[in-house]
Amino acid sequence: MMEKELSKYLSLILRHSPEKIGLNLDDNGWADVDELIQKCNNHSQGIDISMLQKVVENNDKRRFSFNNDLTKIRANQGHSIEIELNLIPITPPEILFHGTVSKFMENIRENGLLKMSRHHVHLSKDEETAIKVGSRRGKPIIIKVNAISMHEDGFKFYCSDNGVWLTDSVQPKYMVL
Ligand code: HQG
Repeated sequence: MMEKELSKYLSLILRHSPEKIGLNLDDNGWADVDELIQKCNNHSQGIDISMLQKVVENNDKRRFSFNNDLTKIRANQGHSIEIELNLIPITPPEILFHGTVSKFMENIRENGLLKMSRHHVHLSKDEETAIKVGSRRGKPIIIKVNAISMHEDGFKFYCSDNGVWLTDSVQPKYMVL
Protein backbone atom coordinates (compact mmCIF):
# COMPACT_ATOMS: atom_id res chain seq x y z
CA MET A 1 0.00 0.00 0.00
CA MET A 2 1.24 3.52 -0.78
CA GLU A 3 1.85 5.78 2.20
CA LYS A 4 -1.12 8.06 1.48
CA GLU A 5 -3.41 5.11 0.96
CA LEU A 6 -2.21 3.56 4.21
CA SER A 7 -2.78 6.86 6.04
CA LYS A 8 -6.37 6.99 4.77
CA TYR A 9 -6.93 3.36 5.67
CA LEU A 10 -5.53 3.88 9.18
CA SER A 11 -7.71 6.98 9.63
CA LEU A 12 -10.76 4.87 8.84
CA ILE A 13 -9.73 2.03 11.17
CA LEU A 14 -8.29 4.03 14.08
CA ARG A 15 -10.82 6.89 14.10
CA HIS A 16 -14.09 5.51 12.87
CA SER A 17 -14.49 1.78 12.25
CA PRO A 18 -12.02 -0.54 14.02
CA GLU A 19 -14.74 -3.20 13.89
CA LYS A 20 -14.30 -3.37 10.11
CA ILE A 21 -11.26 -5.56 10.75
CA GLY A 22 -12.26 -6.77 14.21
CA LEU A 23 -9.66 -4.57 15.90
CA ASN A 24 -9.90 -3.61 19.58
CA LEU A 25 -9.08 -0.08 20.71
CA ASP A 26 -8.62 0.65 24.41
CA ASP A 27 -10.41 3.52 26.20
CA ASN A 28 -7.76 5.94 25.01
CA GLY A 29 -7.94 4.88 21.38
CA TRP A 30 -4.75 2.77 21.34
CA ALA A 31 -4.50 -0.32 19.17
CA ASP A 32 -1.95 -3.07 19.72
CA VAL A 33 0.55 -2.76 16.86
CA ASP A 34 0.95 -6.51 16.26
CA GLU A 35 -2.81 -7.02 16.30
CA LEU A 36 -3.31 -4.11 13.90
CA ILE A 37 -0.73 -5.46 11.45
CA GLN A 38 -2.17 -8.96 11.61
CA LYS A 39 -5.77 -7.86 11.18
CA CYS A 40 -4.94 -5.39 8.39
CA ASN A 41 -3.15 -8.19 6.58
CA ASN A 42 -6.18 -10.43 6.95
CA HIS A 43 -8.36 -7.75 5.37
CA SER A 44 -6.24 -5.87 2.82
CA GLN A 45 -2.79 -5.68 1.30
CA GLY A 46 0.25 -6.43 3.39
CA ILE A 47 1.53 -3.89 5.89
CA ASP A 48 4.42 -4.18 8.30
CA ILE A 49 6.00 -2.27 11.17
CA SER A 50 8.35 -0.26 8.91
CA MET A 51 5.39 0.98 6.84
CA LEU A 52 3.62 2.03 10.04
CA GLN A 53 6.77 3.82 11.24
CA LYS A 54 6.98 5.72 7.95
CA VAL A 55 3.36 6.80 8.19
CA VAL A 56 3.78 7.95 11.79
CA GLU A 57 6.97 9.89 10.97
CA ASN A 58 6.18 11.28 7.53
CA ASN A 59 2.47 11.91 7.63
CA ASP A 60 1.80 15.50 6.51
CA LYS A 61 -0.37 16.18 9.53
CA ARG A 62 1.15 13.77 12.05
CA ARG A 63 -2.19 12.01 12.28
CA PHE A 64 -0.87 9.00 14.26
CA SER A 65 1.41 8.32 17.23
CA PHE A 66 3.12 5.33 18.77
CA ASN A 67 3.41 4.87 22.53
CA ASN A 68 6.93 4.95 24.00
CA ASP A 69 7.90 1.34 23.31
CA LEU A 70 6.19 1.21 19.88
CA THR A 71 3.76 -1.52 20.94
CA LYS A 72 0.66 0.67 20.50
CA ILE A 73 -0.57 3.13 17.89
CA ARG A 74 -3.47 5.60 17.80
CA ALA A 75 -4.89 8.51 15.83
CA ASN A 76 -4.06 11.85 17.43
CA GLN A 77 -7.51 13.33 16.78
CA GLY A 78 -10.49 13.22 14.45
CA HIS A 79 -12.31 10.26 16.01
CA SER A 80 -16.01 9.65 15.65
CA ILE A 81 -15.99 6.64 18.00
CA GLU A 82 -16.08 7.23 21.75
CA ILE A 83 -12.56 7.38 23.15
CA GLU A 84 -10.86 9.47 25.80
CA LEU A 85 -7.80 11.39 24.55
CA ASN A 86 -7.20 12.92 28.01
CA LEU A 87 -6.68 16.35 26.51
CA ILE A 88 -5.76 19.11 28.93
CA PRO A 89 -7.44 22.50 28.53
CA ILE A 90 -5.00 25.25 27.57
CA THR A 91 -5.13 28.93 26.68
CA PRO A 92 -5.67 29.35 22.93
CA PRO A 93 -4.10 31.95 20.66
CA GLU A 94 -6.11 35.14 20.22
CA ILE A 95 -7.54 34.04 16.89
CA LEU A 96 -8.14 30.57 15.44
CA PHE A 97 -9.41 29.71 11.96
CA HIS A 98 -12.03 27.32 10.64
CA GLY A 99 -12.32 26.40 6.97
CA THR A 100 -15.73 25.47 5.60
CA VAL A 101 -17.86 25.90 2.47
CA SER A 102 -20.81 28.16 1.56
CA LYS A 103 -23.53 25.50 1.72
CA PHE A 104 -23.01 25.22 5.50
CA MET A 105 -22.88 28.96 6.15
CA GLU A 106 -26.58 29.63 6.72
CA ASN A 107 -26.68 26.99 9.43
CA ILE A 108 -23.33 28.12 10.88
CA ARG A 109 -24.47 31.79 11.06
CA GLU A 110 -27.60 30.64 12.87
CA ASN A 111 -26.20 27.97 15.21
CA GLY A 112 -22.45 28.60 15.32
CA LEU A 113 -19.85 25.93 14.66
CA LEU A 114 -20.94 22.50 15.86
CA LYS A 115 -18.86 19.36 16.19
CA MET A 116 -21.12 17.38 13.87
CA SER A 117 -19.94 13.73 13.87
CA ARG A 118 -16.53 14.35 15.51
CA HIS A 119 -15.73 14.90 19.20
CA HIS A 120 -14.92 18.59 18.78
CA VAL A 121 -15.01 21.52 16.41
CA HIS A 122 -11.61 21.56 14.66
CA LEU A 123 -9.75 24.86 14.41
CA SER A 124 -6.33 25.84 13.01
CA LYS A 125 -3.83 28.36 14.25
CA ASP A 126 -3.04 29.54 10.73
CA GLU A 127 -5.33 30.56 7.91
CA GLU A 128 -3.45 28.45 5.35
CA THR A 129 -4.35 25.20 7.12
CA ALA A 130 -7.98 26.28 7.41
CA ILE A 131 -8.03 26.98 3.66
CA LYS A 132 -6.82 23.41 3.05
CA VAL A 133 -9.48 21.97 5.36
CA GLY A 134 -12.25 23.96 3.65
CA SER A 135 -10.92 23.07 0.18
CA ARG A 136 -11.67 19.38 0.80
CA ARG A 137 -15.32 20.28 0.21
CA GLY A 138 -15.14 23.01 -2.43
CA LYS A 139 -14.37 26.72 -2.50
CA PRO A 140 -13.16 27.45 1.03
CA ILE A 141 -14.73 30.04 3.31
CA ILE A 142 -12.65 31.01 6.33
CA ILE A 143 -14.23 31.84 9.67
CA LYS A 144 -12.07 33.63 12.23
CA VAL A 145 -12.84 32.63 15.79
CA ASN A 146 -12.22 35.02 18.65
CA ALA A 147 -10.70 32.23 20.72
CA ILE A 148 -9.31 34.36 23.50
CA SER A 149 -12.74 35.92 24.19
CA MET A 150 -14.22 32.45 24.34
CA HIS A 151 -11.46 31.42 26.74
CA GLU A 152 -12.13 34.47 28.91
CA ASP A 153 -15.80 33.52 28.95
CA GLY A 154 -14.93 30.04 30.24
CA PHE A 155 -14.98 27.90 27.11
CA LYS A 156 -12.30 25.21 27.08
CA PHE A 157 -9.75 24.72 24.31
CA TYR A 158 -7.47 21.76 23.70
CA CYS A 159 -4.55 21.24 21.34
CA SER A 160 -4.11 17.72 19.97
CA ASP A 161 -0.68 16.07 19.70
CA ASN A 162 -0.55 17.17 16.07
CA GLY A 163 -1.43 20.81 16.68
CA VAL A 164 -5.13 20.85 15.83
CA TRP A 165 -7.10 23.17 18.13
CA LEU A 166 -10.29 21.69 19.51
CA THR A 167 -13.31 23.10 21.32
CA ASP A 168 -16.88 21.92 21.93
CA SER A 169 -18.70 24.54 19.88
CA VAL A 170 -18.35 28.15 18.75
CA GLN A 171 -21.30 30.49 19.21
CA PRO A 172 -22.01 32.94 16.37
CA LYS A 173 -20.99 35.94 18.51
CA TYR A 174 -17.38 34.70 18.58
CA MET A 175 -17.13 34.35 14.81
CA VAL A 176 -15.75 36.96 12.43
CA LEU A 177 -16.77 36.29 8.84
C1 HQG B 1 -19.36 21.99 9.18
C2 HQG B 1 -9.39 16.80 8.55
C3 HQG B 1 -23.58 22.99 9.24
C4 HQG B 1 -17.89 22.28 9.29
C5 HQG B 1 -9.24 18.28 8.46
C6 HQG B 1 -17.32 21.17 8.44
C7 HQG B 1 -9.53 18.76 9.85
C8 HQG B 1 -21.47 22.86 10.09
C9 HQG B 1 -18.29 20.03 8.66
C10 HQG B 1 -10.43 17.69 10.40
C11 HQG B 1 -21.90 23.47 11.28
C12 HQG B 1 -17.75 18.97 9.61
C13 HQG B 1 -11.81 18.21 10.65
C14 HQG B 1 -23.23 23.86 11.39
C15 HQG B 1 -19.80 23.04 11.45
N1 HQG B 1 -24.04 23.60 10.34
N2 HQG B 1 -22.31 22.61 9.07
N3 HQG B 1 -23.74 24.47 12.48
N4 HQG B 1 -20.83 23.57 12.11
N5 HQG B 1 -20.17 22.61 10.22
O1 HQG B 1 -14.81 16.81 8.61
O2 HQG B 1 -13.41 20.81 10.44
O3 HQG B 1 -7.35 15.00 7.14
O4 HQG B 1 -16.10 16.80 10.82
O5 HQG B 1 -17.58 23.56 8.77
O6 HQG B 1 -7.98 18.64 7.99
O7 HQG B 1 -13.99 19.95 8.10
O8 HQG B 1 -9.01 13.92 8.65
O9 HQG B 1 -14.71 18.76 10.25
O10 HQG B 1 -17.28 21.51 7.09
O11 HQG B 1 -8.42 18.89 10.67
O12 HQG B 1 -6.71 14.47 9.50
O13 HQG B 1 -19.45 20.60 9.24
O14 HQG B 1 -10.45 16.66 9.43
O15 HQG B 1 -8.26 16.22 9.06
O16 HQG B 1 -16.77 18.27 8.92
O17 HQG B 1 -12.35 18.76 9.46
P1 HQG B 1 -15.57 17.54 9.65
P2 HQG B 1 -13.63 19.68 9.51
P3 HQG B 1 -7.79 14.82 8.55
